[in-house]
Amino acid sequence: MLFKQMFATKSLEMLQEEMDSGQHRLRRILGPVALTSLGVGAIIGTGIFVLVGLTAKTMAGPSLMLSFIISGLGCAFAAFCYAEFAAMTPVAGSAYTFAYATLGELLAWIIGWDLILEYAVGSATVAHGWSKYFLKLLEVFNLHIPGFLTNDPLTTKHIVTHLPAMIQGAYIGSGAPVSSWFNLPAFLIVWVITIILVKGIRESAGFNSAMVIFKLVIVLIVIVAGSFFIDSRNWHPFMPPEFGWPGVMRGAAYVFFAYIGFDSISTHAEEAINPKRDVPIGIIASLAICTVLYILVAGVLTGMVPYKMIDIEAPIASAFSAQGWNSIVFIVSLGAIAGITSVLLVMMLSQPRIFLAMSRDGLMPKHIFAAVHPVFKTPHRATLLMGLVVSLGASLIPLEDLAYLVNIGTLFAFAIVCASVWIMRYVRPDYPRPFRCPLVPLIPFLGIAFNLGMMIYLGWMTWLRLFAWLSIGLVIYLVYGRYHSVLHKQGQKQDPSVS
Ligand code: ALA
Repeated sequence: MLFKQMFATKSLEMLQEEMDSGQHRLRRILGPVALTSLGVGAIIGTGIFVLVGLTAKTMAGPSLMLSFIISGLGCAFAAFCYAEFAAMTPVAGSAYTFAYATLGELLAWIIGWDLILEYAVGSATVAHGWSKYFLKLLEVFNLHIPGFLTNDPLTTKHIVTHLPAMIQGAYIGSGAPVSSWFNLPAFLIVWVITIILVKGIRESAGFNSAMVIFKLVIVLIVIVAGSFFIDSRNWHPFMPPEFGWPGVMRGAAYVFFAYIGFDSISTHAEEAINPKRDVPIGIIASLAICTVLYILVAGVLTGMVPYKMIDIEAPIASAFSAQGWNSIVFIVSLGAIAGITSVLLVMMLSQPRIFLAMSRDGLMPKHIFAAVHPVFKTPHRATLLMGLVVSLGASLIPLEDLAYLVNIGTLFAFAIVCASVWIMRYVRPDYPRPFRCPLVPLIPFLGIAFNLGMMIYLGWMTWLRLFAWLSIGLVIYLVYGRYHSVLHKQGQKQDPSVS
């Protein structure tokens, strides 16, 4: 019977019914512009401001632009699939909910558990990246935090023992702190955001919009101002022979982090005023805007600085320091801080909503994860718990390790969403689809191929960690979720012979 339960699916009608029944519901206040802004807010951050440095320097050189195109394509295919699903099932929970409707309870749980990598570990990565620009900004004012409070404790040992030789080389002479105990700025920013989120989404959405506009302006300044400093000789060789195509692919798998976030719009479907129309618009528009900006920034960065000399801590700001243009360094650092803050805000806003969906289904304890604050109407307990975990991860774990783990988890979730859309076209061909993914099954197939393809380039260590994480999830399902599952209990009521 366990087998039957593991593959039990939640019907789309059931999801709709839950939507209409109103218990533990969130308020519907987001329109298409607010949703696109949430998307852009979640996308442009640590990936483009920080991770591009390591990618260009150690994986792809100027062909970083190609890495962005490949990664962007993988996301675009997944985005169409997300859009179809989000319009069909406008309930909080994103890929988790989609999987519950198509692949069954166990896989849904595994995906929900996997999404913790995307959102909670993702938030830790973003906060860690934030600290790099915070330190850069302090540097502009000649202020310095004691070195032992500026980075995680593992980075030094790690450089020596863990990272591939090429990446170790990138750190030498990069000015990265050599030994540290704790990343204090990353820890503090997580708590500031946690408190804002406990207070409520209305305030957060306004705060988010202001920061999104600011960061778009900064990215445009980087592109326009940087283009005056491009030396086209830096683009030759375009694909450095020491990296080749494998480097481009490794780069795509690593900068993939920069695109994460468009899918978080689907976790807000429940708060959208007209989810069936506006959620697809938000997903596709925000991804399209960011892809164009990323390719341009990659071109400008690798055109301004020979790829071997790109800084890996705060690469965009440092490209301007190298030109001696300090006022721009100040503006870019400030913009990066604001931009990355807005990413953190959206990611940390999304995680508790996934928990909420999972706990409503009985797969997680309701009294913690489904509790909505009586006055603020936010999932306050889940938010606080997440704040604690994210702040510790951000301050104690190396940035690359966090980023690799987030990427593999998210790529996996994207591949599953693509597969679910495809399956659903056969299982429920009749169900109304306000937005239809074009060219099914080609687009879902390409989504699966691109996203699994990028996973291959993340290395066996990352795969091992993914398996370890998913195995822990499986154990939790077997000892908790399967006994508390609401779907299972309903099934038992209808058929008491089911155990
Ligand atoms: N795409 C987001 C970032 O780059 C997660 O920070």
